[in-house]
Amino acid sequence: MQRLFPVHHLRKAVELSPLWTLTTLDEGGLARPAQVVVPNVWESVPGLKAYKGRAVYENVFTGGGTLRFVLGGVSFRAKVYLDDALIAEHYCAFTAFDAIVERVPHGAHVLHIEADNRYGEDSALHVENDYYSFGGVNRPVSVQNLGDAYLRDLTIRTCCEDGSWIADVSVTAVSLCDEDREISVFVSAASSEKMLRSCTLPARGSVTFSASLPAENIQSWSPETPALYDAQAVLVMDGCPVDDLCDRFGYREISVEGNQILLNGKPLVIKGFNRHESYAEFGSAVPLEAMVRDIQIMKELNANAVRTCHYPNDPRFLDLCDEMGLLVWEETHARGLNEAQMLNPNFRPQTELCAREMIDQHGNHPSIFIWGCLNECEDRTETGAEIFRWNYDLLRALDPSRPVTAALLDRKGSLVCGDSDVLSLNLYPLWYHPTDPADHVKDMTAWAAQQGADDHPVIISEIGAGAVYGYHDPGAMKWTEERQAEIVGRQIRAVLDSPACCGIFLWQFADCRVDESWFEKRPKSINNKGVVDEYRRPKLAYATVKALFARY
Ligand code: ADA
Repeated sequence: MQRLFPVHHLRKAVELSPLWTLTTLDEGGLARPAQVVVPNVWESVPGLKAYKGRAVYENVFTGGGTLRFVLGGVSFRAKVYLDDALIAEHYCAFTAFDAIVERVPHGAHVLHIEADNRYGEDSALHVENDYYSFGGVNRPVSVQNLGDAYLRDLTIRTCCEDGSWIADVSVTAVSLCDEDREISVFVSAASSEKMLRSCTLPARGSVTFSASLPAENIQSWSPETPALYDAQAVLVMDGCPVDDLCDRFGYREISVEGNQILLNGKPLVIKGFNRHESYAEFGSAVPLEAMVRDIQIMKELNANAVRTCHYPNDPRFLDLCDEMGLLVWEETHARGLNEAQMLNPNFRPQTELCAREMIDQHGNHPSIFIWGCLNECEDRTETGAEIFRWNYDLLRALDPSRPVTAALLDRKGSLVCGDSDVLSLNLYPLWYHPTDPADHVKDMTAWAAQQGADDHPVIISEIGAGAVYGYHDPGAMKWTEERQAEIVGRQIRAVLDSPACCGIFLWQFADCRVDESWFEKRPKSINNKGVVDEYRRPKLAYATVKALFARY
């Protein structure tokens, strides 16, 4: 299942075996194939914990006709083959992609997905970093039967006009046949339904339909009242319903007014965590049960938000945030890229593709309140600043309904403080420098205000300290749980007491694996600033955060 609810009632799925055969292709791999369940990262397979290379996942299935292969995410270069014929390629572990193959003879077929997690010049976003680029098919795979036309890109944006909620809906019908056909499209959103119109779908062409659907007696969406509604588009061809596409959405409106972020007209106080998709033995193939538990823990800690550092997340996790009531800052894939890395010729196309796929695929989630990008990338040069502005323009063009931001590095010199809708700063007082947290928050927000962010909402998008789980000492030295709890407590109070800030994202929710090149700063090759460890075992800071988040 790509989502937590059926995305189709009419469109049929082709069953795949849950067991795949994994074969490695490069040195340091497996001596013989292994059986795995997908989603999977090969680092979970004994002997492949540190394997950097290519591997192939094989599934033999029975089907035929026009088939659509949907890959939720392959880490991080993908080549997809049907019966040894290449049908799709993709870069980036964190967004979905598809392939449509027509006239497949009915019978048994072999699906191969080759994943490759070796860094290289062609990879501008997956680079050695303070998180790990796992290898494998880390999101679900599904295969669907299509007919002579199908629906795609069901988009829903909501707004409130004079006290009445409206859902702006659009959907595209795509022809897969060589003749013009007469079609109609019906859309429903909550209790409102409309036949958009009848028209000719040109052979091998597409038509996009849109409508504004008013709604009565609506419960708006918020973390406290996460009310969700169903939307469905139905394609009728020659008088028969032939395809459909469903999604879930919430009626809510995000706006920025002065230095506040408003949800349905009310100022937000963000109390959140940064969360990597990284879980002990499962890596970025986080099991659904573990996703649920992560959100339960964050809510137990009185958090109301999560930041998907530093890449788009699994749509099932976003579905859970919609359903369980957690605001989401979702961002495109980038962390700490210098100017030379951003001038890699692949950087812009890979960044643009990630942004388009993120917003096309995740834009309907009511929990997402802001789009982020370029975490701590070079912003002190005109070249870097131009790239930030290009990124902001791209996100705004793809989705004007949400504010945009970027988490800026903890130092002065940024040339883009005023270019985003929300100013976000990553600050590490008492961890990377012995500065009083309240003084540092005041100093950095005042400096940013002078650089053009004076009328912007300010989020402290990262702040935290490290602790090795289980390391205790009354002396509270660095890396002890005692020291982490003390520092994090001072940091939270400094941010949430600051009149300049409307929110905080603690760095970080859980410990996560990092590349070995970061070993000298990361005991166990783990970024251990989690409030819980990679198995979600709580550290002393857990109680500190819970009490303080309850107070503000
Ligand atoms: C940066 C970065 C995070 C992480 C953090 C840390 O702010 O954005 O990905 O590396 O520092 O732990 O130092």
